[in-house]
Amino acid sequence: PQTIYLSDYKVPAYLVDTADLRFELFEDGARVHSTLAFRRNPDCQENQETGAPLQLHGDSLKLESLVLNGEAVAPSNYNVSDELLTVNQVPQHFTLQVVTWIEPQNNTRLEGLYKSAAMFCTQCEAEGFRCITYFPDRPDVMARFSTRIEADKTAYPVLLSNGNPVEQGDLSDGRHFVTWEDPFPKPAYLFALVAGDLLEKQDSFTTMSGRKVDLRMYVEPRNSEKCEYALDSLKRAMAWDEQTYGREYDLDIFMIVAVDDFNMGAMENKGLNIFNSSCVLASQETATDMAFERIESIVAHEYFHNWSGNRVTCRDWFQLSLKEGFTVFRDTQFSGDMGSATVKRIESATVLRTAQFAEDAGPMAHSVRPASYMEITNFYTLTIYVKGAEVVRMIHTLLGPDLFRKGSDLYFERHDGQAVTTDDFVKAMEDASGRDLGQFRLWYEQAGTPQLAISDEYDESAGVYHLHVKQTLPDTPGQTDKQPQHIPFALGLLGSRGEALALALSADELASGDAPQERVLELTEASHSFEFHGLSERPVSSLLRHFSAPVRVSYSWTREQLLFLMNHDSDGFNRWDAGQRLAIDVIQQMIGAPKDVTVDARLVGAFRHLISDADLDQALVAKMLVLPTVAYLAELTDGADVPAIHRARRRVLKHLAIALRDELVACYRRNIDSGPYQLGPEAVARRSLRNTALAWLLLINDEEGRSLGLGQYRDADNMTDRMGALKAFVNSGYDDDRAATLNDFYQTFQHDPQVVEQWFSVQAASRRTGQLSHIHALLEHPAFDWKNPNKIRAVIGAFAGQNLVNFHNPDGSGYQFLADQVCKLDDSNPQIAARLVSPLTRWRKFAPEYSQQMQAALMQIRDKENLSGDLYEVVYKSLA
Ligand code: HT7
Ligand code: ZN
Repeated sequence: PQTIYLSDYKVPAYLVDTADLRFELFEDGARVHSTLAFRRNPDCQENQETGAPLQLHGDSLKLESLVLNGEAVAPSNYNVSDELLTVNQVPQHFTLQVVTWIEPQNNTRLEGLYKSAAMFCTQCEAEGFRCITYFPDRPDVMARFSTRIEADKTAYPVLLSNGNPVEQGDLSDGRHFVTWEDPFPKPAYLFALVAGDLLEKQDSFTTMSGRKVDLRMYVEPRNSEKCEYALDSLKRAMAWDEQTYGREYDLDIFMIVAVDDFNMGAMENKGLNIFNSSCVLASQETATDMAFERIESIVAHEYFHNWSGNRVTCRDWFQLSLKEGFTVFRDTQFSGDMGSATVKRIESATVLRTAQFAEDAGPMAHSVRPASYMEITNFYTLTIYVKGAEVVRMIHTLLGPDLFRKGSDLYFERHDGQAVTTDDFVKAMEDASGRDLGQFRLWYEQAGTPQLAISDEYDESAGVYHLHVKQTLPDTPGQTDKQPQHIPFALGLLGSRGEALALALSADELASGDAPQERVLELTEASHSFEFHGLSERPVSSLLRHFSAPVRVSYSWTREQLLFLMNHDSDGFNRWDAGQRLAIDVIQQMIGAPKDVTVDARLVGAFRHLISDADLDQALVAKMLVLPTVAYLAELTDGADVPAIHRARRRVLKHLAIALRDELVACYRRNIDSGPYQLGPEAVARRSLRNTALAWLLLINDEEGRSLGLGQYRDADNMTDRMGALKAFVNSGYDDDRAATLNDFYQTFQHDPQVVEQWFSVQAASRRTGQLSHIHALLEHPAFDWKNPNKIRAVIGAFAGQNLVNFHNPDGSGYQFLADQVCKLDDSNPQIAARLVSPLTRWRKFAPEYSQQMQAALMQIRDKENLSGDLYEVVYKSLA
């Protein structure tokens, strides 16, 4: 495969004004008639002067006919290769008619037009449209689309595409058609088509200017009762985007479709969002609280793309974070506003620190705006999405909410209908605010996670506290000697009674009495020293409050300081963070420690306080009780020995559970819900606390815990309770209960694919049921389906990504297993294969006995016959 460079970007030679498509859908294939109105691009100097050949992308297409301005194109005037259709001589303006034949029923890659169960659907981002017909498939070519779909009326009564339906009618042979017109010019990646026997759920939303928008959700009839939450979330998102960004929806119809076979979570096609069923369908009985939360945020995310992505799109795929980073920022703001902003911040930071920092430190590290790629789908990464969102968040922090809003207004107004760059986004923020973001742009260009080494001293005689911050940015593949970045660093200082102290940067500021109790320091140099005046005792620093930048912080906290911050910091995020750092310190001390080393009693005391004090913010407590994961602990360790980390963590967890056994039972009982199921933050926190207490009790095989768990499983009226109990039994030593609950769960929910996915993953992710022999049995289970990405993720993804102790079996069997499955999948769905291989790519991070075997597994994949371009890029870069 070829490497594509940002520096090679050229404007398109030809533009498409209109794309009129006609799809004839059959069981043995589909015929696509495309009529495209082309003209030379006035901005393409080269083409103005010489008249360049017309080059259209195409992938796996059978060309049936090619007509230019009404005349068949002579074979000598065009050429078809695997990837391109080239027409040599074309006029300034012309109409090209192309007919292609494709086979959606055999499309296992799930790119372009494919069949999911009995329905047709599409996935065109990033480069799927070229699997449908020949087209300049790049985001800076935007056309007005009309789409006529023809299909059997009984099998496919519902025919959908982007925009508004303008015509429909019956055809001969029991067939019918619907024509859709999308008035907004769009790139081909936003094209969508759906055909199926689907149930329609209707709702509506009145926009701020008083327009009524029809909201429609299309699902298979068996999912009729699982639509309400997504539709409600959509309405909340529409109202929030009006209030927060002044953005109103622009078409008369907004449609959501759920499909079972989908490579990612969802897709923001104009007016016709397509969702992976697992990210949109929910009922109290089948979805956990976490799933509800995920649905709300993904529905909002796809909706927000209507402005940040569709109305203003990307010039090229190097700019992917322009839409993804900004839209993730918007959806996290939204989720924070709908629930607890602190809890949302903890969740975002956890993903970032566990997985994005790992990506930044690995062989595929790339900047938020990459400089090159081979296969763009490999770049739908946490760096583009969540680090990209952090970059936007830092702009928000630096500008403040009002100037940020001025900047986003300017951005949408200035670039409406255009395909632009991340630089255009930053420029709009600069122009609206008057701030210079020149150095800040390095966040888009330099890969890697900045590290802040912090030290301090207190000058008692002067009453001055000195804080020193040194910034470094590690080398990443292809990037060395990086420059310091512009980092907003939020800081608070606490006095010995836990009170917030004023942060006076000078004697004058101290005298003014105006010094704030929190400051955002702006780091721009490799090293800074700050002085804080008027302090009568040595303060305790609350560093990087709210996780104000995506950086690593090192500072030699004492355990006493961490305990103090856990109890007193007014910043909820840093209270949680202090607890995490304390737990990490204690667990790390236990790695390989002799039996007589005991767990620090202060950690037990801190957790006792959290579990017992019902006056604390229970949603925050529920988060604080979750010990750092093995994945995060491994991420923090060079030469990691995962089984040893796992044993140390488990030892601490069991110690806590034994020491706090009575408090756990009391916490469980205090949080039993008596009333009907509710989804508010308080009820969610209660369920979470109860399930944590239950999991800990069953980890130590507590008999009272067992009976509470059996009762909870039996009486559950919702999936959070049921799954909480199931998980606790799966991870307990109660073998019979584990088998019985797993069996009952499957019998109860076997007809619901989304629940069966959860049943697969709870087993694959567990230390006890996720042994390789059982994983093989799951792959043989009748409900497993090699063509369904969700099932693959639920078993193979959960094993390699969550069941770290079994994946890193010292005998290397976990690695070998993953290599075998990845090779197998590469032939049917290379996108999924390339994503699944990721746990092996970090091989250099682990102790030699592990890393050598991981490297060997990667080499085995490298040597596979017909390795896809997707997998090639990941494997070769990882081994380089
Ligand atoms: N913008 C969407 C990206 C997407 C995608 C990319 C590659 C392959 C398959 C895909 N399905 C969806 C998702 C989003 O909103 O971020
Ligand atoms: Zn997105």
